[in-house]
Amino acid sequence: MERTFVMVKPDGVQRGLVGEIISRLEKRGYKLIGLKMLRLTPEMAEKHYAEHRGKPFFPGLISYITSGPVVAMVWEGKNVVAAVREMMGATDPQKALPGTIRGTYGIDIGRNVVHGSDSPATAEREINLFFSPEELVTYDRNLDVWIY
Ligand code: RTP
Ligand code: MG
Repeated sequence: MERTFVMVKPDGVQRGLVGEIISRLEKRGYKLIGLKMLRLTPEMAEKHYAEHRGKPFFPGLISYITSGPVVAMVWEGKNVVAAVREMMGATDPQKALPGTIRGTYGIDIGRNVVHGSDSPATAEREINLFFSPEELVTYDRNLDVWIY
């Protein structure tokens, strides 16, 4: 099964949106297999967002993402990478469709509540950055037969 890395960003934690974001993915049918709260160090943040190094918004992005605790998660399911991206909505909440997480809870591109991996390859890299293999839990759910 495909896996993706999802993170409730510091603004999402401060605003009490952790439960809402978990709930949306859970209700859709995806399976939570890893979960932790942590505060990113600048080193970790720069690794996570390495593709954006050198862009004008990079320093602001690093100070935002390290400004408070985040909730890091691994979710599993069919086509979960693309599905979570759709459920989050566009990077800029002003352009995110109503009903998406960012389109419901966000206003500013620099405070967009949630992160989700943009491809299966990125997901693998991000999962390895945040979680050791022992921290991921595999288990069966009896309800899978009602989802697939
Ligand atoms: P993320 O990686 O955080 O899930 O967001 P994303 O894929 O939708 O967007 P990405 O292009 O990877 O950008 C990473 C984060 O940088 C901030 N950003 N600011 N023009 C700007 O001011 C700008 N562009 C990007 C956003 O917080 C975005 O989530
Ligand atoms: Mg991204």
